[in-house]
Amino acid sequence: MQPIIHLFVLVLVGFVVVWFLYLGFAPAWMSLNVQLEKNMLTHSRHCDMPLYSPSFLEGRKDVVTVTPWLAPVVWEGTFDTNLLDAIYKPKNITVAMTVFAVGKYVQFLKDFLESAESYFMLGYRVHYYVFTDQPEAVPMVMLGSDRRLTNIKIPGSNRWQEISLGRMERIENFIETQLINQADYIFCLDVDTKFYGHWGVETLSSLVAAIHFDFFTKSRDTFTYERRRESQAYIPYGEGDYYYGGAMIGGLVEEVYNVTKTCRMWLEIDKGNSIEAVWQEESHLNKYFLYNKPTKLLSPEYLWYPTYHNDVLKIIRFSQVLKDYSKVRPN
Ligand code: UD2
Repeated sequence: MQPIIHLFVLVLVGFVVVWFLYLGFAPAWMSLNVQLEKNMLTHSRHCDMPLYSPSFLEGRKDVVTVTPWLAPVVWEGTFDTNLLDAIYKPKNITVAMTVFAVGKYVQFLKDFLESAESYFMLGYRVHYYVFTDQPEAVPMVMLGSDRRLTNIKIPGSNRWQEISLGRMERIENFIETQLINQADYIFCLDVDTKFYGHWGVETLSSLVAAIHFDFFTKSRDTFTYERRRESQAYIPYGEGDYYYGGAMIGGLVEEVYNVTKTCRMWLEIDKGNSIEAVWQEESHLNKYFLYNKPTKLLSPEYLWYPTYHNDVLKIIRFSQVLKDYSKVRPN
């Protein structure tokens, strides 16, 4: 009889212990899980995260979407605007944009600014800085809330090359003396351009370059890099990644500062040696980006040319406008 009583007592004690554990701890686990789930649900609702599962197998297969150094290349179909906004909106960022309109190039400002108001960084704090020799000719454009425009007066020039390459020094000084603590990101754009589609936070990264529309289907030995050894912009045949357009530099303010400072120094050395790179600051930018790889590349959707066509482009977001060089340039 006694072993049976022992066994019965053992089972009873075991049952009591299990019951105690269930009453004492299980509700705690359960409520923790419920709480976590609640948090996740609230978080996902709050952030408006997508309900679908991103795929490793679906996606663009007609274009390269990542560089050999693992920087993304931004194309339509490679990003989710809602998801990106959910990440960037809470960061409360300020985006600066510089644009130069000197001499007859002021005529491009109206379309440029109006189209930027329709497509550029909508929903974010944007501050345009217009560098011009004619502040009085800067058009009054209705700006959205949280968007500002400041004119910065600079002298004109009788050489278009000086105006274009001079942007490096002016942006460098501007960042150093004013912008460094006033904005998080900056984009420096050409003015003879227009926005045609969404340009949002998918373009943000430390250092951002745009692939030039003329060269994205070509091999590097056809690129118009500076090929003269005497220039600081020199890139030998057999070297180079891509050809980037001078019409767009972007990124964190401090990164763009480094770009402009370095290019300004190289331009000064070239000037001292009486050489001007074949495509002015664009040549130096290409040299810079070869040794300081951009962390994000914008596809030609973000820098296009009006008369061009290519089926891989599902959308054109930003394009040069056609211009008669002999009518707008001072030389
Ligand atoms: C290319 C580049 C440009 C620059 C230039 C250097 C592209 C699409 N464009 O364009 O960024 O690197 O080569 O040779 O990559 N500007 C004035 N007034 C003038 C002349 C120029 O304000 O009289 C400013 C203006 O902001 C203009 C920019 O400088 O957008 C570049 O000049 P451009 O557009 O005439 O240069 P372009 O077409 O040769």
